[in-house]
Amino acid sequence: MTTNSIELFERAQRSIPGGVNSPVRAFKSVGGTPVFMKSAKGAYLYDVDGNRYIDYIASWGPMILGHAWEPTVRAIQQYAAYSTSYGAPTELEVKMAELILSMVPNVELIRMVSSGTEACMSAIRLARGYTGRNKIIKFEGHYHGHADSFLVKAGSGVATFNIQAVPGVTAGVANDTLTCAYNNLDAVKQLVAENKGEIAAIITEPVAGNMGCILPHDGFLQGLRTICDQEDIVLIFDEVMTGFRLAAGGAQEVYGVRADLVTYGKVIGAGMPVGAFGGSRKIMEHIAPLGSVYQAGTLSGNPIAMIAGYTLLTELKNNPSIYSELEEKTVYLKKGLNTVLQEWGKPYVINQLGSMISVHFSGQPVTDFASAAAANNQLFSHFFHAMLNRGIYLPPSAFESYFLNNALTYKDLDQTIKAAEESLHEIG
Ligand code: KE4
Repeated sequence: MTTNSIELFERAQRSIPGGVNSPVRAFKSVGGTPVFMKSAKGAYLYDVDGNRYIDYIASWGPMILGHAWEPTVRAIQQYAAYSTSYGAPTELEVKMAELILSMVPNVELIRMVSSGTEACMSAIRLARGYTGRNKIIKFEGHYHGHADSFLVKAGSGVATFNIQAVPGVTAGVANDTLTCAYNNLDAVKQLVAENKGEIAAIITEPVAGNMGCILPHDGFLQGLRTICDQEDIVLIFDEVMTGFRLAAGGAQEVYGVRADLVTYGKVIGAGMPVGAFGGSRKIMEHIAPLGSVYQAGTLSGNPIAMIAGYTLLTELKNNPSIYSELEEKTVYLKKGLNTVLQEWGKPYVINQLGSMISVHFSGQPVTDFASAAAANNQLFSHFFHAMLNRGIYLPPSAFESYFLNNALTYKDLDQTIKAAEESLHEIG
C-alpha cells in the first residue's frame, strides 16, 4: 500500500518538475509511482506509508555504513549549533583536506565543492586551462554530472530516458566532447590520433556505475595512463562513485593506476552535499587564487558537510576491514542471485566489484553502453517492481549500479535472494 506516496507524488508535480529534484528518482523508466521516504536507519528505508525496504541504493552511494550512522548524526548536531556556514575558512576544511591526502597519496592538493557535478566540471576546466587545449574524451554511458560538456552520450538518467542530444547544450560545447565505447583502447587511440595536440583530458569512471556496474578490462586503465603520458593529456578518474567505496584509496588503489586529477563526491559527504577535485600540485596550482582557472562556491567546504564527511572517512581509514566485510557481503549476494537466476533459466549477467553490483538480463557480457542498452531492460522493470513489492529497494533503472551498505546483515541478504527467487518466478 503506497497511498501516501501516490498522493504526495501528485502534489509534488504541481510545484516541482516531474515531482522530483533529480530525474532518476521519478521511476519513469520502470514505471509506477516513486516511493516517498520518511526515514531510514541502518540498511532500512521507511516510506510515508510505513513500508520497510532493504536499501540497495544507499542514496546512490554515500550511505556506505548505513543510514543515520550515529557518529555522523551526533557530529552534525553538535556542529550545526556553532553555525551552518561562515563563508570564511575553517579548521574543519584543513582537517578534511589533510585526511583525504593521507588516504590518496597522489593527491597533493584538493578543493572542496558541493556536488560531483561541480567536481567534474571544475576538473575539466582545470585540465583545459592547464593544457591550453579544448577537447575532452569521455566514454559512452559514463556520467560525470550534468555540466554541459558531459551531456554527450551520458549514462545514468540521460541513458535511462534515452536522451540523444540534450537541448540547451550548444553545438560548440558538444563538438569539444569526443566519445567512444568504454573498454575500447583502440577507439581512444584513434580519437587521439585524429585530434593530435587538441585533447586536454580523458575523463573516465574507472569502474563504470552509470550503465549498471561495468568493470574495466584488464589493462584498459593502464592503457589510458600510457596514452595520456605519451600525448600530454590530463587523465581524470571520476571517483565520485568509486572513491572511498571500493577501497580507502578508491579505484586508484584497487587497480594501481594513478590519474592526474581525481574527482570525489557521495561518500566524502556522508550524505551531505560535498564534492571535491584534487591531484598533482603542478596542475592544481592553476586553480584560483593561486592560478587563473577560476572556480568558487559559497558553500564549498561547508562546516556541516565537512564534519559529516570527516567523521565517516575517519572511520573508513581506521577500519579497513569494512571494505572486506562489504566485499564478502556483496559476493554472498552475488552467489545467491546466481543460484536463483540459474534456476530461473533465462539469460542474465551479474557484474560486481567490491560493494558495487548490477544484474543485467542479457545473453552477452555487459562491458560497455551498447551491451548494457541491448539487455532486456523491460524485463528489468518488471523485476524491479516485483522486488519493490517484496520490500527490496533497487535502483529504478537498468543503467545504475546497486550499492551495498555495511549495516546489511546476512539475514537481509538471504531475504533479498529469496525475494529475487520469488520475483523471477512471478515475472516468468
Ligand atoms: P552529483 O552532481 O549528482 O553529486 O554527482 C554527479 C556524478 C558524477 N560522477 C559520477 C560517477 C556519478 O555517478 C555522479 C552522480 N551519480 C548519479 C547516480 N548514477 C546521481 C543520482 C542522481 O542523478 O540523482
